[in-house]
Amino acid sequence: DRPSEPIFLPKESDKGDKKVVFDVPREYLTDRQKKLSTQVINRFGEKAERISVRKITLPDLSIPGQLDRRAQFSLFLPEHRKLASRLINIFMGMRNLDDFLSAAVYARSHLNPYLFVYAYSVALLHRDDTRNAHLPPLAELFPEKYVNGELFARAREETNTVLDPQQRLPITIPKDYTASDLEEEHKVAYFREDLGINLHHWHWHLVYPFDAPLDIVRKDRRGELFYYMHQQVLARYNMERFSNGLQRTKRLIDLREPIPEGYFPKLDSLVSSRVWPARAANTRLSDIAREGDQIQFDLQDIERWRDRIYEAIHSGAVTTDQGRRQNLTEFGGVDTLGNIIESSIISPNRALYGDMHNFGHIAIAFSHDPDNRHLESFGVMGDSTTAMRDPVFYRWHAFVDDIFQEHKRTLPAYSQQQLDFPGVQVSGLEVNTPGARRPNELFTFWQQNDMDLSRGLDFTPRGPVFARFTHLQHRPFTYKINVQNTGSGQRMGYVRIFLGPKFDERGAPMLFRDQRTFMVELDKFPVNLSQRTQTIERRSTMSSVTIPFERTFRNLDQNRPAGGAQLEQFNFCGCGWPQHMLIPKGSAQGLQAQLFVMISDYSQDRVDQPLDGMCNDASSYCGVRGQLYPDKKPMGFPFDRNARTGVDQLRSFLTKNMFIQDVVIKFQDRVEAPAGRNVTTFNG
Ligand code: CUO
Repeated sequence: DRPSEPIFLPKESDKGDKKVVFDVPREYLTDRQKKLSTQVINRFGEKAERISVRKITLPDLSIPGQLDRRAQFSLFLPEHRKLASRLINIFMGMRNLDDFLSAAVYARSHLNPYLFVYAYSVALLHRDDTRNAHLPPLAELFPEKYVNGELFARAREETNTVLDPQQRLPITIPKDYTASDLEEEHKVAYFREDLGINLHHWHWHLVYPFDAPLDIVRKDRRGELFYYMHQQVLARYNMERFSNGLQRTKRLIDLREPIPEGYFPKLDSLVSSRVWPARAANTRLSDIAREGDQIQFDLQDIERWRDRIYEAIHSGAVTTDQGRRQNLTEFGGVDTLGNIIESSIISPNRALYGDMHNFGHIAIAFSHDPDNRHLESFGVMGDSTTAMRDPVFYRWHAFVDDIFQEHKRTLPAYSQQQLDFPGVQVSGLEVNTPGARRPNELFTFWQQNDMDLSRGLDFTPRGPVFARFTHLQHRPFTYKINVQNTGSGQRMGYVRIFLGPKFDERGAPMLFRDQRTFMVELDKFPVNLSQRTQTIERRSTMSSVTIPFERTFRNLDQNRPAGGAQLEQFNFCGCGWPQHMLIPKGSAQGLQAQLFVMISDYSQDRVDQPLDGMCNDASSYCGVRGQLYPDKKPMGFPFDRNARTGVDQLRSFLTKNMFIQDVVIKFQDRVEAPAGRNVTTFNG
């Protein structure tokens, strides 16, 4: 058993480094834990705060308890979804905070840890009385899902030999550990295996679960956001591939063909002491029949669902489970399709359109052992915490995205009138990186950061053990936008900034119909157009897409001074693209890209609701907690559709309220220490 972990309290008192130990009623403990309990308390020393847990009438955990404590947990498996949904229901139903905490502590010691953390996190995010709660820092609780397995043996050695935590050296995770350069795809492993990106993906799926109590699933435009967030992941991945001389992601369109991309994750499961299964190159998908996982389906099922979805798109309507026709409308159609394709429990007809995207994950995740003859569990594609590590994730999602694009191709193009903002003209656009010799140059490099492994280890070191990992970073920069406003009165504009590749793989200028799907959203924000002429300046760190660096790595670096009240307040808002991955790597010679800005009429785009919602600073991909998506336009506007006739390049697409600027992204191949830390003391 992994030592019982402190639960992250939905209370203000749970801050900073403070460890919390629960005084738990003895009936809550398993027999083994009764023996271990003194040891657990020792682990956190006298500094720990002790909190007594109220004894309540214990909830019936028999259904979530059906999952073996040592099993892997996958939301993609219908059986596991059922158990998780049940547990979320139990947590949501606890009458007050004390009862919720009590139930959580009890569940923590009796249930599968992955299942527990998932359901507990969803409940924390959705209960009214836990608005200010901290989410468990997943990367620390389950480091095995983020760092290579070999590290744990080294961590054990370090803690056994260096007893004083102050003297311990961080254990360096090599930047390249999952493959060598013989594998072309490895060139973009730094993106796929990035800690912040994988944490974002896990958080996104926590905020937008597809199977949970109805009022949790039914969120404003959640189907559309499923499409848009994953579309943007692909756009970003493709820019990253162009940066590295790779071609765009190929759709996994034929389920019968061998998959050339292999993936060997080198992650260990600390729960079951097994390694995560790999997938060899050229593996073929098969029908799945795994009794133990209560899952059985044929590849033909996925193909049949796909065909029905295409049929619905081409006829412009879906058939509901009541047998009614429901039109795929210009604005709402993509949202309905999102729920159908993913699918979520609010799909209008799961019997007809099935569960396509989720079952694709399963078919791929079990491709190494489709009938369980080798008693192997699922690969990384079976878990939203790890799926983005695998090259095939992008191939599958490129296929899924193309179905959405097929729908978008049926919609009327935006007319010039719909794009224009009469009286508003953008006359200049520039980015400036402090210290750069020229404008319109962006710079990337490697940076190191530390995470504390000690919470997640299956033995109990005293004090932290740090793993040092390397990630992409860029110099912060500023946008400068020149605007003329000849309209009368005070007007507000919505500034939309995108970045896209200028050339395709062959070096030819991009055609609009291709380029639009590669446009990466960088920022979106309202401005007052109060003067006739004005210059809007905006820092890259303000992006509506990203969460700040500190939040991605919150708690990862215990040596960092506590972030202060403001950070605290945002502490649980873990959904958001990591700021350090805002722009693609570029290349040593410089990757040519196009920066695009548009100012649309905010009076038409704004959603009337208070703007001070929680977690509203990464709303582009994550929405705003408890509120409507803060933009009336279709997500991805104005690039969500093909252009009007006669427009084949971005330049001819422009109306007066838009502007494009060529920029160059230069990669500087060096490793820098995190701010405020000195890496030179360590010779790893
Ligand atoms: Cu996020 Cu396929 O939806 O992993």
